[in-house]
Amino acid sequence: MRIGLILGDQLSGQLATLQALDRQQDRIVMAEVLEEAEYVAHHPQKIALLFSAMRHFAKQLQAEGWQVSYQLFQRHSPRRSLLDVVQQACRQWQPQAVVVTECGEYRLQQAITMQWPQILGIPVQVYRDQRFFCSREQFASWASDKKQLRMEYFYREMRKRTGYLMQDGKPLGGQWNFDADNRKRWNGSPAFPAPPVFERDAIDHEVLALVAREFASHPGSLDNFAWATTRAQALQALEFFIAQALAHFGDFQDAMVRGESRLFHSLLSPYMNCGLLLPAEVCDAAQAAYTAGKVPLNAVEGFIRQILGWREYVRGIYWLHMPQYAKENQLDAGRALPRYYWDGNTGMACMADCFRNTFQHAYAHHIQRLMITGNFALLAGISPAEVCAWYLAVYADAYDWVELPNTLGMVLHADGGYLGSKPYAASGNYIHKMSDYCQHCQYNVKTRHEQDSCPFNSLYWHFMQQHRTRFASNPRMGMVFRTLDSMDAQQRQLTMARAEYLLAHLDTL
Ligand code: FAD
Ligand code: DLZ
Ligand code: SF4
Repeated sequence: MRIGLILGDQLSGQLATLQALDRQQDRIVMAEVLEEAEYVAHHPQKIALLFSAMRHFAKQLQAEGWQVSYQLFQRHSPRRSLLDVVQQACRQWQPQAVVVTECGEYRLQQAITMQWPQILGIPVQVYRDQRFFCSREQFASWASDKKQLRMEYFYREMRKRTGYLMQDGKPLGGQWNFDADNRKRWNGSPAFPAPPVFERDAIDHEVLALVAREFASHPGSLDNFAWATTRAQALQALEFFIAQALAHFGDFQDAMVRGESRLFHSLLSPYMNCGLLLPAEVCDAAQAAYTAGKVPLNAVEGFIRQILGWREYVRGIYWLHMPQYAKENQLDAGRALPRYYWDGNTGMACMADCFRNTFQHAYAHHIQRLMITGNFALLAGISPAEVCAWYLAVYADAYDWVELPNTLGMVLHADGGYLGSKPYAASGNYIHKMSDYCQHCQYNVKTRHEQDSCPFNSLYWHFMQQHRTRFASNPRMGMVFRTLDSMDAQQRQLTMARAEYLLAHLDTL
């Protein structure tokens, strides 16, 4: 017999491990362990979502006739790691092999393939994770003959390969990408739809009590826990998004509204990342809504691009370049993460709203992560390791394979422009254009070097000046440096002085 280890982010009935094993003979092992729960201080909602979804999934497998051995969380259990649990299972059942599906994070995958076979004394068979559209090998092959990688070209390949939104080998609507249509500010309508409220069962209640007790010191609150914890509920969340929000997803993809946590975003990433939903079924549902005439092309294309394009692209880059990728810091950023990233208290209204969403819901939509908290960390030169540890801790959907390239590459440009050609740096002007934050802020978005000037403004120009040599040759940034050069010398000097002051007092903002 063999034992199959199923991880907390592999909760799918389609998992390769389940295809490979025989439910009559083999055994499944699942475990809530201290090492996984605390390798970063995960938001309590992320732990609750995973523990509850794991328990529901194990129950489902048992109902389908699998023999499942499940370790409930116990802080002082002698089995603190997944390896401890598997070792114990091997002593008990003397299997011929351990079966796993390749895992999402390098640290664990490395241990499983390089150390476990020797420690366990039996083979560890690793199966490809078929939940993704593009295997690691396919991505490596696509990247192998390219000097520079760009998501847009990868995405076109994926469209052709999968056939999403294609007709006779051409993209529907005659364009690959409708991003130019997707930059509307939200001015009060259409109304945001009310999301489904999931009924909680005994498993949810038990897990929520456990997490409240055991992980009280982790950042974030459990009070607003609203995540689906079963596949049926995740399917309900998908149905809700497709029927009620997708139609506006494109138009307001980049919008931000104070006090609004989700706008027209899907909030499906935690489910795709832990296995409750398959990316293919999510894209299928979006495409079907378009075919049925229920949603416009710019919305469905924008949505499918995030999953078929960005999600697969960042995963490909992660596996191509780990472990070196995690150490990149090409802009030599070394400042400490300001305290408000952990306590949420800042006078910057935009940042405060992102922290509110983050701590209350273990969620922030993409543009909040990219253009507010990420942009600020970029402009302020915060150490990539500290920023990455933060993003990995605070979101329900956070796993190293997707968080790291987004943070280190897309946001911090610490890979020198490998993932994206130009840093997503922006001054307060962009935030003002895309949100209502500035009207609620103690800082003035219109000025640069007064005592109450928006910090993003001087930090933006300081960042550009500091990295001029690196960016000046980038044709997409010519305009920025022309504007900097046309600035009155005294204005420029005052702006830089204001930025220097802010950088020396970051914790006080
Ligand atoms: P929607 O806006 O509804 O988008 C639909 C889906 O597209 C998402 O569910 C997600 O699966 C996918 N997607 C969108 N953008 C990206 C992207 N850039 N990379 C990968 N997938 C994408 N996403 C994670 O899943 N886990 C993370 O840990 C994570 N960390 C991030 C850190 C930073 C600094 C940034 C800028 C982005 C990060 N993202 C991460 C990507 C993106 O912000 C989230 O996927 C998205 O906000 C999830 O919310 P949603 O499901 O409502 O997304
Ligand atoms: C994130 C997480 C947490 C909080 N807890 C567990 C756990 O107790 N048991 C488990 O199998 N998985 C957990 N996970 C998900 C793992 O961290 C994830 O499977 C690895 O990081 C590989 O992607
Ligand atoms: Fe953010 Fe600046 Fe606007 Fe305040 S003024 S909300 S700090 S962009």
